[in-house]
Amino acid sequence: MNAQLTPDGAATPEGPVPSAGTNPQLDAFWMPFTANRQFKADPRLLARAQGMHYWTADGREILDGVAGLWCVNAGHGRREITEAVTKQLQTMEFAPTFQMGHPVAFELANRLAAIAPPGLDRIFFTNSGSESVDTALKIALAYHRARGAGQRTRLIGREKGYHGVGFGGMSVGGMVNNRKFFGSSMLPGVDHLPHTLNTEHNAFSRGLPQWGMPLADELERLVALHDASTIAAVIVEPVSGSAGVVLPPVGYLKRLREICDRHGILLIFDEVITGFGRVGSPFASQAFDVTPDLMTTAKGLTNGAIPMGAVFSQRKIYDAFMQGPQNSIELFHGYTYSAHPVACAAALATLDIYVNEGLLTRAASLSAHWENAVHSLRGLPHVIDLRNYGLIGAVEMEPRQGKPGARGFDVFLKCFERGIMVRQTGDTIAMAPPLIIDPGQIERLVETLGKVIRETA
Ligand code: PXG
Repeated sequence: MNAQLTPDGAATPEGPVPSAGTNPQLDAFWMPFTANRQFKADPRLLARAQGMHYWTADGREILDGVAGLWCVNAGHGRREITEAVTKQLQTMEFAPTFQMGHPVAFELANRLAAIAPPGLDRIFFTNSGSESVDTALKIALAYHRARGAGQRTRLIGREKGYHGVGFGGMSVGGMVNNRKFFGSSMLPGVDHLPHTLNTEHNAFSRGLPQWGMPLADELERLVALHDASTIAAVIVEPVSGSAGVVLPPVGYLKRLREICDRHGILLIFDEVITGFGRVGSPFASQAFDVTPDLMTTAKGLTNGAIPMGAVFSQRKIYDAFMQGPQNSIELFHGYTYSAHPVACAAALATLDIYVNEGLLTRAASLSAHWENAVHSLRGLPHVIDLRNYGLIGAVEMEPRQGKPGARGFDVFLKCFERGIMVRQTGDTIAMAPPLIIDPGQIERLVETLGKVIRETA
Protein backbone atom coordinates (compact mmCIF):
# COMPACT_ATOMS: atom_id res chain seq x y z
CA MET A 1 0.00 0.00 0.00
CA ASN A 2 1.23 3.44 -0.84
CA ALA A 3 -0.01 6.43 1.06
CA GLN A 4 1.56 9.78 1.57
CA LEU A 5 0.96 12.50 4.09
CA THR A 6 0.17 15.98 2.83
CA PRO A 7 1.78 18.97 4.56
CA ASP A 8 -1.26 19.38 6.80
CA GLY A 9 -0.92 15.79 7.94
CA ALA A 10 -3.83 14.31 5.98
CA ALA A 11 -3.12 11.23 3.94
CA THR A 12 -3.51 11.10 0.20
CA PRO A 13 -3.92 7.83 -1.63
CA GLU A 14 -1.42 8.33 -4.42
CA GLY A 15 2.19 9.09 -4.75
CA PRO A 16 5.25 7.01 -4.05
CA VAL A 17 6.63 7.26 -0.57
CA PRO A 18 10.26 8.36 -0.45
CA SER A 19 12.57 5.81 1.07
CA ALA A 20 13.20 5.79 4.79
CA GLY A 21 15.05 8.78 6.12
CA THR A 22 13.86 11.08 3.35
CA ASN A 23 10.18 11.51 4.16
CA PRO A 24 9.93 14.48 6.46
CA GLN A 25 6.31 13.62 7.26
CA LEU A 26 7.21 10.27 8.79
CA ASP A 27 10.73 10.66 10.10
CA ALA A 28 10.17 12.44 13.41
CA PHE A 29 7.98 9.78 15.03
CA TRP A 30 10.30 7.07 16.43
CA MET A 31 7.75 4.29 16.43
CA PRO A 32 7.54 1.81 19.32
CA PHE A 33 8.16 -1.91 18.77
CA THR A 34 8.19 -1.22 15.02
CA ALA A 35 10.47 -1.89 12.08
CA ASN A 36 10.71 1.87 11.51
CA ARG A 37 12.52 1.75 8.15
CA GLN A 38 10.21 -0.87 6.66
CA PHE A 39 7.15 0.98 7.91
CA LYS A 40 8.27 4.38 6.65
CA ALA A 41 9.03 2.92 3.24
CA ASP A 42 5.54 1.42 3.01
CA PRO A 43 3.33 2.84 5.75
CA ARG A 44 0.19 1.23 7.09
CA LEU A 45 -1.79 4.24 8.19
CA LEU A 46 -5.05 3.81 10.05
CA ALA A 47 -7.34 6.81 9.80
CA ARG A 48 -10.72 5.89 11.22
CA ALA A 49 -12.44 3.14 13.18
CA GLN A 50 -15.96 1.98 13.92
CA GLY A 51 -17.31 -1.27 15.37
CA MET A 52 -15.20 -4.20 14.20
CA HIS A 53 -13.30 -2.21 11.59
CA TYR A 54 -10.53 0.22 10.87
CA TRP A 55 -10.26 2.20 7.66
CA THR A 56 -6.88 3.03 6.21
CA ALA A 57 -5.88 6.51 5.18
CA ASP A 58 -6.67 5.49 1.59
CA GLY A 59 -10.11 4.20 2.50
CA ARG A 60 -9.65 0.42 2.72
CA GLU A 61 -11.73 -1.44 5.32
CA ILE A 62 -9.70 -3.59 7.74
CA LEU A 63 -11.32 -6.18 10.02
CA ASP A 64 -9.76 -5.75 13.45
CA GLY A 65 -8.54 -9.17 14.55
CA VAL A 66 -6.61 -7.93 17.56
CA ALA A 67 -8.82 -5.30 19.23
CA GLY A 68 -6.33 -2.57 18.37
CA LEU A 69 -3.60 -3.93 20.60
CA TRP A 70 -5.67 -6.27 22.78
CA CYS A 71 -7.56 -3.34 24.28
CA VAL A 72 -10.66 -2.29 22.29
CA ASN A 73 -12.82 -5.03 23.77
CA ALA A 74 -16.16 -3.29 23.15
CA GLY A 75 -15.31 -2.39 19.55
CA HIS A 76 -14.44 0.96 18.07
CA GLY A 77 -16.13 4.33 18.13
CA ARG A 78 -18.27 3.82 21.22
CA ARG A 79 -20.40 6.93 21.51
CA GLU A 80 -21.01 6.41 25.25
CA ILE A 81 -17.29 6.69 25.98
CA THR A 82 -16.91 9.78 23.79
CA GLU A 83 -19.77 11.46 25.62
CA ALA A 84 -18.48 10.57 29.08
CA VAL A 85 -15.00 11.82 28.23
CA THR A 86 -16.36 15.03 26.71
CA LYS A 87 -18.54 15.68 29.72
CA GLN A 88 -15.68 15.08 32.15
CA LEU A 89 -13.38 17.39 30.17
CA GLN A 90 -16.02 20.09 30.34
CA THR A 91 -16.59 19.58 34.07
CA MET A 92 -13.05 19.13 35.36
CA GLU A 93 -10.19 18.16 33.08
CA PHE A 94 -7.78 17.34 35.86
CA ALA A 95 -7.70 16.98 39.60
CA PRO A 96 -4.84 15.71 41.74
CA THR A 97 -5.18 12.50 43.71
CA PHE A 98 -2.19 13.15 45.99
CA GLN A 99 -3.73 14.30 49.28
CA MET A 100 -6.84 15.31 47.29
CA GLY A 101 -9.56 13.33 45.58
CA HIS A 102 -12.45 13.51 43.16
CA PRO A 103 -15.68 11.51 43.17
CA VAL A 104 -15.26 9.72 39.83
CA ALA A 105 -12.11 7.95 41.09
CA PHE A 106 -13.90 6.54 44.13
CA GLU A 107 -16.90 5.54 42.06
CA LEU A 108 -14.69 3.71 39.58
CA ALA A 109 -12.76 1.89 42.32
CA ASN A 110 -16.05 0.72 43.84
CA ARG A 111 -17.35 -0.44 40.47
CA LEU A 112 -14.14 -2.36 39.78
CA ALA A 113 -14.14 -3.92 43.24
CA ALA A 114 -17.66 -5.21 42.52
CA ILE A 115 -16.54 -7.26 39.50
CA ALA A 116 -13.15 -8.26 40.91
CA PRO A 117 -12.16 -11.78 41.94
CA PRO A 118 -12.87 -12.50 45.64
CA GLY A 119 -11.17 -10.11 48.05
CA LEU A 120 -9.31 -8.05 45.42
CA ASP A 121 -11.20 -4.93 46.37
CA ARG A 122 -8.51 -2.31 46.92
CA ILE A 123 -7.61 -0.56 43.69
CA PHE A 124 -4.51 1.51 42.83
CA PHE A 125 -4.67 3.47 39.55
CA THR A 126 -1.91 3.83 36.98
CA ASN A 127 -1.70 4.87 33.32
CA SER A 128 -0.55 1.70 31.59
CA GLY A 129 0.15 -1.96 31.96
CA SER A 130 3.84 -1.30 32.52
CA GLU A 131 3.05 1.06 35.37
CA SER A 132 0.58 -1.44 36.82
CA VAL A 133 3.28 -4.11 36.86
CA ASP A 134 5.90 -1.89 38.48
CA THR A 135 3.30 -0.76 40.99
CA ALA A 136 2.35 -4.35 41.90
CA LEU A 137 5.99 -5.35 42.32
CA LYS A 138 6.63 -2.34 44.57
CA ILE A 139 3.50 -3.05 46.63
CA ALA A 140 4.66 -6.65 47.08
CA LEU A 141 8.07 -5.55 48.35
CA ALA A 142 6.68 -2.86 50.63
CA TYR A 143 3.98 -5.22 51.95
CA HIS A 144 6.51 -7.70 53.24
CA ARG A 145 8.51 -4.88 54.81
CA ALA A 146 5.41 -3.45 56.45
CA ARG A 147 4.76 -6.73 58.22
CA GLY A 148 8.35 -7.20 59.32
CA ALA A 149 9.58 -9.47 56.51
CA GLY A 150 11.72 -6.94 54.68
CA GLN A 151 14.22 -9.63 53.68
CA ARG A 152 11.69 -10.92 51.15
CA THR A 153 12.99 -9.00 48.15
CA ARG A 154 13.33 -11.65 45.48
CA LEU A 155 10.92 -11.54 42.53
CA ILE A 156 10.13 -14.47 40.31
CA GLY A 157 8.85 -14.15 36.76
CA ARG A 158 8.68 -16.63 33.94
CA GLU A 159 10.44 -17.28 30.65
CA LYS A 160 8.48 -15.83 27.72
CA GLY A 161 6.58 -13.61 30.16
CA TYR A 162 5.73 -10.05 29.14
CA HIS A 163 5.12 -7.52 31.86
CA GLY A 164 5.68 -4.28 30.01
CA VAL A 165 8.81 -2.25 29.54
CA GLY A 166 9.56 -0.57 32.87
CA PHE A 167 12.74 -1.76 34.58
CA GLY A 168 10.67 -3.91 36.95
CA GLY A 169 8.51 -5.44 34.25
CA MET A 170 11.50 -5.96 31.97
CA SER A 171 13.40 -7.71 34.77
CA VAL A 172 10.66 -10.19 35.63
CA GLY A 173 9.76 -10.54 31.95
CA GLY A 174 11.18 -13.34 29.88
CA MET A 175 11.16 -12.15 26.28
CA VAL A 176 14.78 -12.13 25.26
CA ASN A 177 14.67 -9.24 22.77
CA ASN A 178 13.04 -7.02 25.36
CA ARG A 179 15.98 -7.64 27.72
CA LYS A 180 19.20 -8.22 25.86
CA PHE A 181 19.67 -4.71 24.46
CA PHE A 182 19.64 -3.14 27.89
CA GLY A 183 22.70 -4.71 29.39
CA SER A 184 22.64 -5.81 32.96
CA SER A 185 20.43 -2.93 34.05
CA MET A 186 17.88 -5.29 35.52
CA LEU A 187 16.55 -5.56 39.03
CA PRO A 188 18.83 -7.74 41.12
CA GLY A 189 17.51 -10.87 42.76
CA VAL A 190 15.13 -11.96 40.02
CA ASP A 191 14.67 -15.54 38.93
CA HIS A 192 12.42 -17.12 36.31
CA LEU A 193 10.17 -20.16 36.09
CA PRO A 194 10.27 -22.16 32.88
CA HIS A 195 7.60 -21.29 30.32
CA THR A 196 4.82 -23.74 29.52
CA LEU A 197 4.96 -23.83 25.73
CA ASN A 198 5.67 -27.37 24.60
CA THR A 199 4.69 -28.28 21.05
CA GLU A 200 6.11 -31.78 21.42
CA HIS A 201 3.50 -32.68 24.01
CA ASN A 202 0.79 -30.11 23.43
CA ALA A 203 0.66 -29.11 19.75
CA PHE A 204 -2.87 -28.50 18.48
CA SER A 205 -4.42 -28.70 21.96
CA ARG A 206 -7.96 -27.40 21.92
CA GLY A 207 -8.14 -24.97 24.79
CA LEU A 208 -5.83 -25.63 27.72
CA PRO A 209 -3.06 -28.17 27.18
CA GLN A 210 -3.31 -31.34 29.27
CA TRP A 211 0.43 -31.80 29.67
CA GLY A 212 2.59 -29.59 31.85
CA MET A 213 1.10 -29.11 35.32
CA PRO A 214 4.33 -30.29 37.01
CA LEU A 215 6.13 -27.31 35.46
CA ALA A 216 4.62 -25.37 38.35
CA ASP A 217 6.71 -27.50 40.72
CA GLU A 218 9.75 -25.69 39.38
CA LEU A 219 8.72 -23.02 41.85
CA GLU A 220 9.50 -25.47 44.66
CA ARG A 221 12.97 -25.85 43.14
CA LEU A 222 13.48 -22.06 43.19
CA VAL A 223 12.24 -21.96 46.78
CA ALA A 224 14.73 -24.68 47.69
CA LEU A 225 17.49 -22.74 45.95
CA HIS A 226 16.82 -19.28 47.38
CA ASP A 227 14.79 -20.09 50.50
CA ALA A 228 11.22 -18.88 50.81
CA SER A 229 12.23 -16.25 53.33
CA THR A 230 13.94 -14.28 50.53
CA ILE A 231 11.10 -14.41 48.01
CA ALA A 232 8.51 -11.63 47.82
CA ALA A 233 6.34 -12.54 44.86
CA VAL A 234 5.77 -14.59 41.75
CA ILE A 235 4.32 -12.82 38.71
CA VAL A 236 2.78 -14.60 35.73
CA GLU A 237 0.29 -13.87 33.00
CA PRO A 238 -2.54 -16.41 33.37
CA VAL A 239 -2.36 -16.61 29.57
CA SER A 240 0.74 -15.07 27.97
CA GLY A 241 -0.09 -12.88 25.02
CA SER A 242 2.97 -11.13 23.65
CA ALA A 243 5.14 -14.23 23.52
CA GLY A 244 2.76 -15.68 20.96
CA VAL A 245 -0.07 -16.94 23.21
CA VAL A 246 1.19 -19.44 25.77
CA LEU A 247 -1.53 -21.25 27.69
CA PRO A 248 -1.37 -22.58 31.23
CA PRO A 249 -1.57 -26.38 31.33
CA VAL A 250 -4.60 -27.77 33.16
CA GLY A 251 -4.04 -27.43 36.93
CA TYR A 252 -0.85 -25.37 36.56
CA LEU A 253 -2.10 -22.08 38.02
CA LYS A 254 -3.77 -23.83 40.96
CA ARG A 255 -0.50 -25.54 41.73
CA LEU A 256 1.37 -22.22 41.63
CA ARG A 257 -1.19 -20.81 44.07
CA GLU A 258 -0.70 -23.75 46.46
CA ILE A 259 3.07 -23.42 46.44
CA CYS A 260 2.92 -19.66 47.01
CA ASP A 261 0.52 -20.19 49.92
CA ARG A 262 2.75 -22.83 51.45
CA HIS A 263 5.70 -20.43 51.50
CA GLY A 264 4.09 -17.06 52.19
CA ILE A 265 4.92 -15.80 48.68
CA LEU A 266 2.55 -13.34 47.00
CA LEU A 267 1.07 -14.41 43.68
CA ILE A 268 0.59 -11.65 41.10
CA PHE A 269 -1.52 -12.25 38.01
CA ASP A 270 -0.74 -9.88 35.18
CA GLU A 271 -4.16 -9.57 33.55
CA VAL A 272 -3.33 -6.66 31.26
CA ILE A 273 -4.61 -8.64 28.27
CA THR A 274 -6.75 -11.30 29.97
CA GLY A 275 -8.75 -8.78 32.01
CA PHE A 276 -12.15 -7.40 31.02
CA GLY A 277 -13.72 -10.35 29.31
CA ARG A 278 -10.99 -11.63 27.01
CA VAL A 279 -11.23 -15.21 28.30
CA GLY A 280 -14.97 -15.39 28.99
CA SER A 281 -15.19 -14.04 32.53
CA PRO A 282 -14.36 -10.58 33.85
CA PHE A 283 -10.85 -11.77 34.70
CA ALA A 284 -8.86 -14.93 33.95
CA SER A 285 -8.58 -15.45 37.68
CA GLN A 286 -12.29 -16.27 37.72
CA ALA A 287 -12.08 -18.47 34.61
CA PHE A 288 -9.31 -20.53 36.23
CA ASP A 289 -10.75 -20.31 39.73
CA VAL A 290 -7.43 -19.13 41.15
CA THR A 291 -7.31 -15.89 43.11
CA PRO A 292 -4.04 -13.99 43.17
CA ASP A 293 -2.91 -11.55 45.86
CA LEU A 294 -2.39 -8.75 43.36
CA MET A 295 -3.74 -8.35 39.84
CA THR A 296 -2.50 -5.91 37.23
CA THR A 297 -4.79 -4.53 34.51
CA ALA A 298 -4.87 -1.80 31.84
CA LYS A 299 -5.95 -1.90 28.16
CA GLY A 300 -9.61 -3.06 28.25
CA LEU A 301 -10.23 -0.98 31.38
CA THR A 302 -11.05 2.02 29.17
CA ASN A 303 -11.61 0.14 25.91
CA GLY A 304 -8.29 1.65 24.86
CA ALA A 305 -9.86 5.09 24.57
CA ILE A 306 -7.79 6.82 27.26
CA PRO A 307 -4.60 5.37 28.79
CA MET A 308 -5.28 3.86 32.19
CA GLY A 309 -4.25 0.92 34.35
CA ALA A 310 -5.33 -0.48 37.70
CA VAL A 311 -3.77 -2.77 40.28
CA PHE A 312 -6.23 -4.83 42.28
CA SER A 313 -5.00 -5.75 45.75
CA GLN A 314 -6.26 -8.14 48.39
CA ARG A 315 -7.66 -6.23 51.30
CA LYS A 316 -5.15 -7.84 53.68
CA ILE A 317 -2.33 -6.22 51.72
CA TYR A 318 -3.92 -2.77 51.84
CA ASP A 319 -4.66 -3.23 55.54
CA ALA A 320 -1.04 -4.11 56.27
CA PHE A 321 -0.08 -0.59 55.13
CA MET A 322 -2.72 1.16 57.24
CA GLN A 323 -0.64 1.60 60.36
CA GLY A 324 1.44 4.30 62.01
CA PRO A 325 0.33 7.85 62.63
CA GLN A 326 -2.94 8.86 60.94
CA ASN A 327 -1.30 11.63 58.96
CA SER A 328 1.55 9.57 57.53
CA ILE A 329 1.57 8.55 53.88
CA GLU A 330 1.33 4.77 53.81
CA LEU A 331 2.69 4.07 50.33
CA PHE A 332 5.25 6.38 48.74
CA HIS A 333 4.16 5.66 45.22
CA GLY A 334 1.83 7.14 42.61
CA TYR A 335 1.63 9.00 39.32
CA THR A 336 0.49 12.54 38.54
CA TYR A 337 -2.20 10.95 36.43
CA SER A 338 -3.23 8.15 38.83
CA ALA A 339 -7.04 8.12 38.57
CA HIS A 340 -7.04 10.92 35.99
CA PRO A 341 -10.67 12.10 35.92
CA VAL A 342 -11.00 11.78 32.15
CA ALA A 343 -9.63 8.22 32.24
CA CYS A 344 -11.98 7.40 35.13
CA ALA A 345 -14.93 8.71 33.11
CA ALA A 346 -13.86 6.61 30.13
CA ALA A 347 -13.53 3.53 32.35
CA LEU A 348 -16.97 4.01 33.93
CA ALA A 349 -18.61 4.35 30.51
CA THR A 350 -16.67 1.29 29.32
CA LEU A 351 -17.82 -0.78 32.30
CA ASP A 352 -21.43 0.23 31.60
CA ILE A 353 -21.07 -1.04 28.02
CA TYR A 354 -19.41 -4.27 29.15
CA VAL A 355 -22.16 -4.95 31.66
CA ASN A 356 -25.13 -3.84 29.52
CA GLU A 357 -23.97 -5.84 26.52
CA GLY A 358 -22.80 -8.90 28.45
CA LEU A 359 -19.29 -8.50 27.05
CA LEU A 360 -17.49 -9.67 30.19
CA THR A 361 -18.79 -13.18 29.52
CA ARG A 362 -19.49 -13.09 25.77
CA ALA A 363 -16.18 -14.75 24.91
CA ALA A 364 -17.37 -17.84 26.77
CA SER A 365 -20.36 -18.25 24.46
CA LEU A 366 -18.25 -17.66 21.34
CA SER A 367 -15.24 -19.72 22.38
CA ALA A 368 -16.39 -23.07 20.94
CA HIS A 369 -17.04 -21.44 17.58
CA TRP A 370 -13.74 -19.59 17.83
CA GLU A 371 -11.89 -22.79 18.70
CA ASN A 372 -13.32 -24.61 15.69
CA ALA A 373 -12.46 -21.73 13.42
CA VAL A 374 -8.87 -21.50 14.66
CA HIS A 375 -8.37 -25.26 14.42
CA SER A 376 -9.73 -25.30 10.86
CA LEU A 377 -6.25 -24.04 9.92
CA ARG A 378 -4.72 -27.39 10.88
CA GLY A 379 -2.93 -29.00 7.98
CA LEU A 380 -2.07 -25.76 6.17
CA PRO A 381 1.52 -25.48 4.98
CA HIS A 382 4.07 -24.73 7.72
CA VAL A 383 1.46 -24.61 10.52
CA ILE A 384 3.04 -26.41 13.49
CA ASP A 385 0.67 -25.44 16.29
CA LEU A 386 -2.73 -23.83 16.90
CA ARG A 387 -3.66 -22.46 20.30
CA ASN A 388 -6.89 -20.99 21.59
CA TYR A 389 -8.60 -19.92 24.78
CA GLY A 390 -11.54 -17.55 25.27
CA LEU A 391 -11.30 -15.13 22.34
CA ILE A 392 -7.57 -15.54 21.94
CA GLY A 393 -6.05 -17.55 19.12
CA ALA A 394 -2.59 -18.23 17.75
CA VAL A 395 -1.12 -19.89 14.71
CA GLU A 396 2.50 -20.93 15.01
CA MET A 397 4.38 -21.53 11.78
CA GLU A 398 7.65 -23.22 11.12
CA PRO A 399 10.41 -20.60 10.71
CA ARG A 400 12.14 -20.31 7.34
CA GLN A 401 15.59 -21.78 7.56
CA GLY A 402 18.00 -19.25 9.06
CA LYS A 403 15.33 -16.52 8.97
CA PRO A 404 13.30 -16.64 12.15
CA GLY A 405 10.30 -14.31 12.05
CA ALA A 406 10.45 -13.74 8.27
CA ARG A 407 7.48 -15.96 7.48
CA GLY A 408 5.45 -14.46 10.31
CA PHE A 409 6.16 -10.92 9.11
CA ASP A 410 5.20 -11.77 5.51
CA VAL A 411 1.92 -13.30 6.70
CA PHE A 412 1.22 -10.24 8.86
CA LEU A 413 1.85 -7.85 5.94
CA LYS A 414 -0.22 -9.86 3.50
CA CYS A 415 -3.08 -10.11 6.00
CA PHE A 416 -3.17 -6.33 6.16
CA GLU A 417 -3.22 -6.13 2.36
CA ARG A 418 -6.15 -8.55 2.36
CA GLY A 419 -8.08 -6.51 4.91
CA ILE A 420 -7.46 -8.12 8.30
CA MET A 421 -5.32 -6.87 11.16
CA VAL A 422 -3.52 -9.48 13.26
CA ARG A 423 -0.41 -9.45 15.49
CA GLN A 424 2.87 -11.12 14.73
CA THR A 425 5.50 -12.33 17.18
CA GLY A 426 8.27 -14.25 15.48
CA ASP A 427 6.54 -16.86 13.35
CA THR A 428 3.38 -16.84 15.41
CA ILE A 429 0.26 -14.92 14.42
CA ALA A 430 -1.93 -13.92 17.36
CA MET A 431 -5.56 -12.88 17.25
CA ALA A 432 -7.76 -11.32 19.93
CA PRO A 433 -10.68 -9.54 18.25
CA PRO A 434 -13.07 -7.14 19.94
CA LEU A 435 -15.55 -9.13 22.03
CA ILE A 436 -18.41 -7.86 19.86
CA ILE A 437 -17.25 -9.97 16.91
CA ASP A 438 -19.98 -12.07 15.26
CA PRO A 439 -19.60 -15.62 13.91
CA GLY A 440 -19.52 -14.43 10.29
CA GLN A 441 -16.65 -12.08 11.08
CA ILE A 442 -14.81 -14.91 12.86
CA GLU A 443 -15.13 -16.96 9.64
CA ARG A 444 -13.85 -14.07 7.55
CA LEU A 445 -10.91 -13.41 9.84
CA VAL A 446 -9.76 -17.01 9.98
CA GLU A 447 -10.48 -17.79 6.31
CA THR A 448 -8.46 -14.77 5.20
CA LEU A 449 -5.58 -15.78 7.44
CA GLY A 450 -5.78 -19.32 6.04
CA LYS A 451 -5.65 -18.05 2.44
CA VAL A 452 -2.64 -15.89 3.24
CA ILE A 453 -0.82 -18.78 4.91
CA ARG A 454 -1.46 -20.97 1.85
CA GLU A 455 -0.08 -18.27 -0.44
CA THR A 456 2.97 -17.47 1.69
CA ALA A 457 5.65 -20.00 0.99
N1 PXG B 1 1.57 -6.88 30.90
C1 PXG B 1 1.04 -7.62 29.92
C2 PXG B 1 0.59 -9.01 30.21
C3 PXG B 1 0.88 -7.08 28.64
O1 PXG B 1 0.37 -7.82 27.66
C4 PXG B 1 1.84 -5.02 29.48
C5 PXG B 1 1.97 -5.62 30.71
C6 PXG B 1 2.31 -3.61 29.32
O2 PXG B 1 1.26 -2.76 29.07
P1 PXG B 1 1.53 -1.30 28.46
O3 PXG B 1 0.18 -0.64 28.58
O4 PXG B 1 2.55 -0.63 29.29
O5 PXG B 1 1.97 -1.51 27.04
C7 PXG B 1 1.30 -5.75 28.42
C8 PXG B 1 1.19 -5.11 27.06
C9 PXG B 1 1.34 -7.74 21.56
C10 PXG B 1 1.33 -6.58 22.50
O6 PXG B 1 0.47 -7.91 20.73
C11 PXG B 1 1.01 -6.79 23.81
C12 PXG B 1 1.10 -5.73 24.71
C13 PXG B 1 1.47 -4.47 24.27
C14 PXG B 1 1.75 -4.29 22.92
C15 PXG B 1 1.69 -5.35 22.03
O7 PXG B 1 2.24 -8.53 21.62
N2 PXG B 1 0.86 -5.98 26.03
